[in-house]
Amino acid sequence: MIMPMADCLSNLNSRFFNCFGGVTELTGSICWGAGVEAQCRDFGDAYSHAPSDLAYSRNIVIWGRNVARTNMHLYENLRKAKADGARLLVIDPIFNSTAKMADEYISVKPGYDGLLAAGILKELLRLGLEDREFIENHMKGSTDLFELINSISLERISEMAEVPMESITMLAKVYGQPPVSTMLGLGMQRYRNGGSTISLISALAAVSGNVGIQGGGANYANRQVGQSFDYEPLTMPHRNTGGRSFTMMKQAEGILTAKDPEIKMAFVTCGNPLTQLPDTNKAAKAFSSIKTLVVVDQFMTDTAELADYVLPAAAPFEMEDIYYSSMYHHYVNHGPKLADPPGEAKPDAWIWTELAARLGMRDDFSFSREEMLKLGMSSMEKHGINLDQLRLEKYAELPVDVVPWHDRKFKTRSGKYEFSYSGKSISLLLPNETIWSNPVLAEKYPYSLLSIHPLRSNHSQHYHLFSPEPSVKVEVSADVAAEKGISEGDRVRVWNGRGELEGKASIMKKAHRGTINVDEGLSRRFGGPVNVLTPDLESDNGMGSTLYDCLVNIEKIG
Ligand SMILES: Nc1nc2c(c(=O)[nH]1)N[C@H]1C(S)=C(S)[C@@H](COP(=O)(O)OP(=O)(O)OC[C@H]3O[C@@H](n4cnc5c(=O)[nH]c(N)nc54)[C@H](O)[C@@H]3O)O[C@H]1N2
Ligand SMILES: Nc1nc2c(c(=O)[nH]1)N[C@H]1C(S)=C(S)[C@@H](COP(=O)(O)OP(=O)(O)OC[C@H]3O[C@@H](n4cnc5c(=O)[nH]c(N)nc54)[C@H](O)[C@@H]3O)O[C@H]1N2
Ligand SMILES: [Mo]
Repeated sequence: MIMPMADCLSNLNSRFFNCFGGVTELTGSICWGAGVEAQCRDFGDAYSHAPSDLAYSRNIVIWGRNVARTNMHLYENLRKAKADGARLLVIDPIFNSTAKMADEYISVKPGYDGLLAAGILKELLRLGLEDREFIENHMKGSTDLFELINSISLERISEMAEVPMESITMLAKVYGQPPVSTMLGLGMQRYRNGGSTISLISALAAVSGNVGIQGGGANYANRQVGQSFDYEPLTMPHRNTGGRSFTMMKQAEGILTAKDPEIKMAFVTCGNPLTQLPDTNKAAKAFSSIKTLVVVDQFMTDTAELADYVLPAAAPFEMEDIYYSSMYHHYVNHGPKLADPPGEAKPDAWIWTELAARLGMRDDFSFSREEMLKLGMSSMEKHGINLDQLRLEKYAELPVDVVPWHDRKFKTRSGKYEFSYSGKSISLLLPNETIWSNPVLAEKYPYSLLSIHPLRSNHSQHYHLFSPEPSVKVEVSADVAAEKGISEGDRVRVWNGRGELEGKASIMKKAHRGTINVDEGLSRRFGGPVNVLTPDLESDNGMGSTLYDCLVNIEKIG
């Protein structure tokens, strides 16, 4: 079982399991899978504009992205762009810290952004603000798109997405004034309709003429960054003789139902599935059923507590590595070794190398750390980037397109931008757990539960460093508080058919009605995780999670 991470030598687990052979691996991603798959279908890949390109944007739409919390680099660039005159709009069910600095804040019902995008497209076309040249020469599937959006009225969209019609018209006028940069977040694609949501927002950016131009873009992920590296020499995928796979979302179910062979042993590295997977009650059952569980981690996580063997891993400051991520900027960073690992902790690469040696794969791991790092960077040489230079200069700019698709050459089969949700009905653009799709469930569990990323921590990491000890905070919109007689600081219970959670109530002054949030990441010992409540259903395109597609009820206790 492997969870992904974006430093060079943590990729060695792939090399180990490719050489070992016959393992069950994970596909898709609980993080960003639905959106990446959607953009790969529509554009041929998921690419973003360079951070500096924001300087050319007239309007910047932050759509379902909690920038002030989750991307400090983008936050600084937003402040600069705003100071230089760009107009900033935030579309989010929660009036977050990014919304505080926005010129316009648009509140939307959780999971209804695809529908909202369809409404904006309708208005864009009515006002004649679409880019005809792009539609005629560079787009495939426009008839299907227009048919889809014509199958529902603006009034109905406004009613279902709970966004006033004037706001939809205002957004159409914004999109009709390029360059508009759309920064799509990951939160809003963790719904059953996550793929269609990202696809429709991308279609809005494309049809309004905001794709492939300076200051524009449907910026979701930046896979050009990872693609700059050729990891095959390091990971040796050709040695993988095939095995089985489960989707990351359904891994617990996969473990519980696997036959021929059953899962007898599992390896967890760089991840804490017992806290971070959806439906953690099911995940706990699944991982407890495994005969031998090995966890490689720096800390005693919820998952490590369940393990038969915990192999202590060294921290980033205790070994040299290089770091990059395909989520936003295109710089690779050098991380020097600053201290020795404490106790028995060892760098991941050491652990895989020693395991390989004991399993008869010594030859495949007969490299020094220096040689492995150079192997990981070998494809950079032709761009004039190498390890010695990185050590000296600390970072390097990767050779990526600063304005993706500027040549209108998309990586799809047709070479055009393709709207891939053709032939679908509006009902497929809705989340799973919502009044319009599932009225019986919504009657029992009337409120939308979000579980967004925490401010102080990356997921479940580093909590033990903070005082006072963290505890579960249940944020409720003012209407829910009024309906349930909940005051600030009250003890509350949140529940649905999958589980229940207790915590202290905090009232959100400005949030979409019917919304509750519990930050993700709290381990069992602190009263969490919120994932006892979330579903393990896959997104529409099978590649993403539905962590926020979750209805609950709430009551005041004690
Ligand atoms: N401090 C901190 N930073 C992080 C992380 C962390 O754990 N902590 N995690 C990192 C990782 S792995 C990731 S994937 C990124 C995630 O980065 P983001 O996408 O910014 O963060 P999320 O918490 O996934 O998304 C939450 C945002 O989406 C909004 N949202 C939820 N549902 C909807 C919806 O239906 N429609 C709309 N319009 N908005 C919605 C929430 O209100 C919130 O503002 O952050 C990275 N950065
Ligand atoms: N309800 C809800 N659940 C969510 C989300 C949500 O928004 N809501 N977000 C989802 C998202 S976007 C993501 S990305 C996942 C994240 O899920 P995980 O990646 O499982 O979450 P982390 O808590 O970051 O766990 C990483 C673990 O790796 C360890 N680690 C750090 N560095 C190293 C290293 O160098 N070597 C080794 N061996 N271990 C290391 C850390 O100590 C930590 O225990 O969670 C998902 N779960
Ligand atoms: Mo993530």
